[in-house]
Amino acid sequence: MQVLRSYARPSSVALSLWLLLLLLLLMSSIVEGAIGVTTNRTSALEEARLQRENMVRKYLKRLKKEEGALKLVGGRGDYEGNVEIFHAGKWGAICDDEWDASEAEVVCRQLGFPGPVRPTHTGYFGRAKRKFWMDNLYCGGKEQELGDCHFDGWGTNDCEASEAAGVICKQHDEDEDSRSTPKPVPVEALVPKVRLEERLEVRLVGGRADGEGRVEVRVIGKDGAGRWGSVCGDGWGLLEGNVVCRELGLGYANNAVQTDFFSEIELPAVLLSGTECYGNESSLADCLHAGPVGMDGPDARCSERRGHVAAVTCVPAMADLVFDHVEMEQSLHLEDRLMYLLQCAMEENCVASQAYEIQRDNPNWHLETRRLLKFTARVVNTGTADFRPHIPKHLWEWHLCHMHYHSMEVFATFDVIDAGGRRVAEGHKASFCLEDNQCLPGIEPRYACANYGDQGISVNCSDIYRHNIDCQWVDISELDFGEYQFKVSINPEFKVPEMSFDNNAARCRLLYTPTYARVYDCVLGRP
Ligand SMILES: *[C@@H]1O[C@H](CO)[C@@H](O)[C@H](O)[C@H]1NC(C)=O
Ligand SMILES: *[C@@H]1O[C@H](CO)[C@@H](O)[C@H](O)[C@H]1NC(C)=O
Ligand SMILES: *[C@@H]1O[C@H](CO)[C@@H](O)[C@H](O)[C@H]1NC(C)=O
Ligand SMILES: [Ca+2]
Repeated sequence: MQVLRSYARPSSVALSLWLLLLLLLLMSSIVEGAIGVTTNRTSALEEARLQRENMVRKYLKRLKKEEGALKLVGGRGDYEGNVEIFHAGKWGAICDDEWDASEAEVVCRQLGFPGPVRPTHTGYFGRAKRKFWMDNLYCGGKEQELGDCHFDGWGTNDCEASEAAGVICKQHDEDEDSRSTPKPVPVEALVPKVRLEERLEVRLVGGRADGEGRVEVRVIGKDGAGRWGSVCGDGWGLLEGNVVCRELGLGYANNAVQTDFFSEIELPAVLLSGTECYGNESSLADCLHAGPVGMDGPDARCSERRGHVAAVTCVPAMADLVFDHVEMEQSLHLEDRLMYLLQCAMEENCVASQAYEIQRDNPNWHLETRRLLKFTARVVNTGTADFRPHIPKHLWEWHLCHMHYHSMEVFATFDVIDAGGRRVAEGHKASFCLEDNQCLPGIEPRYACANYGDQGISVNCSDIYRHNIDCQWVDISELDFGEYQFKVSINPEFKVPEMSFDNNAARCRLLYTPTYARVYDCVLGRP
């Protein structure tokens, strides 16, 4: 991952604008000379000077305003939408990998809003309409502009249009506004999510094999069976897919997509929208939906992506990762490390954002130290199938510093959270290499990272990132001594299917004193 400092680079567009400006200035002085002969020379000179001044001001303003400027698109107002950034004369989208509260904070502040309500993922405000300018953004939260954050470099990404990152920002004086000029609220926002009164029959249609296809539902009972209808694709994911697969006795969702791939020419009307499952429901009807089954206004509550309905692929066997918190509790300790020794780690965003400021501002930065909270992270696959990264091998990224391939965008996150629920330090957000480091007796390890080997975790094997591996830490140099919550999440964005996500996070108590650090009282839960 190459980290670019965007603020240090004049863009080529800025350069060509300057050339144009010079040309215009040259032309204006020629014209000025011609006028001077025939008319009031003093006023003409004065006018030309003013003109030139305006022109320069205008171009300066445009240059300053446009490079790195942001806008929100697809929302209901200027305070929400998918984020687009202006770079090199073009607007571009932002990918939602590693997109979270600190990035939303920077975006909302840059746009002049008091702060974020929340970040949004997976094209919440529609698919990205432009190519991606930024991916794997990593902001500390205090940056003036989004362009000051770390990211993979302009245009470097491995994202699909469905991965647009967005934000919902707090509006100015929200209460005051709504009292004086009530804004029309869209129907969609007025519909609270409900559980259905009716029982539903569910089936998969149009798949190439059993266990896959478009999801169709119809109401059971009520003068015989109603007609079959589609499920709106908005918000459809693995949690919802798992419920459908379980309900049909087909195992687990290997893939849950919003697609028109399984469509016939004429799609049946959308009967369900806003579907949101926790994952443990025994029937799709038990999940939340945006209102009752819609027989009348079929597509009313579904976004404009016509034909993109919910679909799923079910498989009988599935991986299940579990984080070993005991191993973490036993191995956790503090270490102070020279920044000179952290240069590789800095390239992979494994230190706090303050470290980059020190590197920029302090000529002797390599003699400074960082305080690292180190621990072993062991992840076991207790499922019935191997866990495989979701990015195809040819798209894996070679990380020169650490000499291995990264196969998964975000595999694990480590957060230190204070009593107020704020995240005050975070660990490595980027990917790892996945392999079988330790297996139960009788199981042969099969996945290995070396030599572009296949990556994954076999059933009953563990992938272990020992505490002495680079980046296996949280940089807590700026943290005050005290008590915190320490949260570890694996596969945090549910990008790779699993049997259950309810054992993917450990929430522990963290005690940080001048002499030691300790985690204890861990509880397993959902990321
Ligand atoms: C020429 O321009 C100057 C400055 O704008 C003004 O004071 C003066 O009256 C003008 N003279 C004529 C003849 O227009
Ligand atoms: C699913 O899990 C949630 C959270 O643990 C719980 O509140 C809910 O009752 C569960 N629902 C079912 C149907 O088990
Ligand atoms: C994994 O281990 C469990 C418990 O020890 C065992 O029941 C299961 O058969 C094992 N699975 C495989 C594929 O070896
Ligand atoms: Ca799991």
